[in-house]
Amino acid sequence: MKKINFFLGLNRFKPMKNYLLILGIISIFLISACSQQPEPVPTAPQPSIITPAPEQVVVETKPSIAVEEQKVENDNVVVTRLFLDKPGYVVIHKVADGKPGAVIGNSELLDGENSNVNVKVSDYENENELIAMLHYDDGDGNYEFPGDDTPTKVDDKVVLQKFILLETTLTQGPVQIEAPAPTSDVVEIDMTAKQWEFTPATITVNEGDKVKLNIQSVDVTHGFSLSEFGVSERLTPGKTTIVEFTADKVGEYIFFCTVPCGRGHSGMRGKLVVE
Ligand SMILES: [Cu+2]
Repeated sequence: MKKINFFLGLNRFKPMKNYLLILGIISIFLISACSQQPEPVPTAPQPSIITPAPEQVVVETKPSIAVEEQKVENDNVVVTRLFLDKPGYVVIHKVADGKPGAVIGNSELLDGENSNVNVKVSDYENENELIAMLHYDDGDGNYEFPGDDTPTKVDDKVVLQKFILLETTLTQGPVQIEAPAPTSDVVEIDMTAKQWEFTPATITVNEGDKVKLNIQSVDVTHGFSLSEFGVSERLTPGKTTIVEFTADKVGEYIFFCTVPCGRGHSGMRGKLVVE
């Protein structure tokens, strides 16, 4: 019995012990939580300073060619860049089955660097692409191929570049018929004024003509008015009056005498026809 009581007594203390134990654990957690260092704030990555790579100076030693797609202008193609290790030529070939075909132009090259070399070409009208090829000169300064001026090779490959011709068909297409520009001939007409008519009474010109009338009164003072063209002149006998205007509008325009000159004055008129 006593033994049992002892155990019972122990058991009575056990909850208290557990309580202390839990309290201890909690306080350890609390202390450790409080003493914990704050999480380090992630810092923004430092911008790395990019130092530019030193510019590479390409020292060219091998023949090369660069040509861009282009329009043929004034029968010229332009080869953008060329490098030759001795004097030679750039030769423009047609393309036949994807390979260099007929030669349609060539230009002389100095050794070293050549840029924007013009090559006069012919018979390119139906081509969509051409080939620019390097040739060495055999030393006589004249392009001869087939002959001694052989294609330039690097590693057994001919130095060439194919390039596209832009809009060649357009420039070589049907001839564009432009609307005829108004002709601007100078039409000079000698006229006389007399009681009661102008001679000639009808003047016909083309639209755009610069008209010059040399009008002479052969009797009394008359006038000459062509109001649509801003013309109004007094015609003194014995003197030639020059009237100039541009017939810039199609139509029929009456000119008439503006100075009372007698009985038939009101009928003294004529007509300008602009066609
Ligand atoms: Cu009159």
